[in-house]
Amino acid sequence: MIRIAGGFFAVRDLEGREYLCRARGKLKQRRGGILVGDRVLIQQAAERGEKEQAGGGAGTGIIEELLPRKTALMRPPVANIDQLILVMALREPEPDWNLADRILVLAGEENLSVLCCLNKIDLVDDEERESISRLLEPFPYNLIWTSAKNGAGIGQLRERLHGKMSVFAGPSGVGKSSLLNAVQPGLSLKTGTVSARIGRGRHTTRHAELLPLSPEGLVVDTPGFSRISFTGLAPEKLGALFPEFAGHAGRCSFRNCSHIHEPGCAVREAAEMGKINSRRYEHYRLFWEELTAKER
Ligand SMILES: Nc1nc2c(ncn2[C@@H]2O[C@H](COP(=O)(O)OP(=O)(O)O)[C@@H](O)[C@H]2O)c(=O)[nH]1
Ligand SMILES: [Mg+2]
Ligand SMILES: [Zn+2]
Repeated sequence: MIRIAGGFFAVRDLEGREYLCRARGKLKQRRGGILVGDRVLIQQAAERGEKEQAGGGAGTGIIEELLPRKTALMRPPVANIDQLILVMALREPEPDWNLADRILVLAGEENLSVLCCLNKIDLVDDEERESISRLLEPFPYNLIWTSAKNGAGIGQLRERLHGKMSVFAGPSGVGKSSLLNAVQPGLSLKTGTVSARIGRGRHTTRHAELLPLSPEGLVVDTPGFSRISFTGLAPEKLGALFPEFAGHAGRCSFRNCSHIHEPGCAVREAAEMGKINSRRYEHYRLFWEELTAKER
């Protein structure tokens, strides 16, 4: 399923033909319903003896079955992806590291590999870029610096998308659609303007859509979002979703250390010594408080 449009599910077959489909009611009960990226079995309308309404060359049909999912992400809602590309702009809008770390936690929950893409580097000078780089160190994910405007890092991004099924995530206005257009000019995705007053992008990408990349690959462009709250995540699972904790947690005095208040916590110590990024650790604390408050 490649896109939800006007109450229909758009499905593309292996030959690239599209079908606008309704779905059997029971299928909508699975977690998240039917997601972009879901593999489905459809019954073509023509085969069912119904009149084919070939609107825009697309056939019609009914989704009869959802095939098992490899992964399922709820924010943004997408199934079967291998890789999440987290996009933040260095300016316009200012980076939201709290939101970034939330997205990274959700990606970790689904075991997705992550590429972090810092875009709009054309808007900052070398000095500012250096200070942002220092602020992020040590950064436990793959990181590239890009500009959809002047082409910096686009080749690297293209390489990383090759042969994989990826999703672009991040706030609106950071340049997700622009980056995809730069990677593959034929896509001609609509891009927005950033409002000078609110510093946020307008939601030009309204629906998530699965797009084919040449020579090989699939990517989902998504509308941006500005807030994420966690649902159904147990606080004791959170530490494992900060991959940089793993090398230290074994030395905590308590075996089930929450890394918040226990004495002899090696993770907290590492954060104090700068071996773990202190801003990431602070977000860990914040998220942990949020999750435990929810449990109570
Ligand atoms: N200066 C600069 N502007 C960019 C860059 N990438 C995107 N933009 C602009 O940022 C705005 C939002 O881009 P868009 O791709 O729609 O963001 P999206 O909401 O994340 O898909 C548009 O006006 C783009 O022209 C970049 O690398 N540098
Ligand atoms: Mg967009
Ligand atoms: Zn600890």
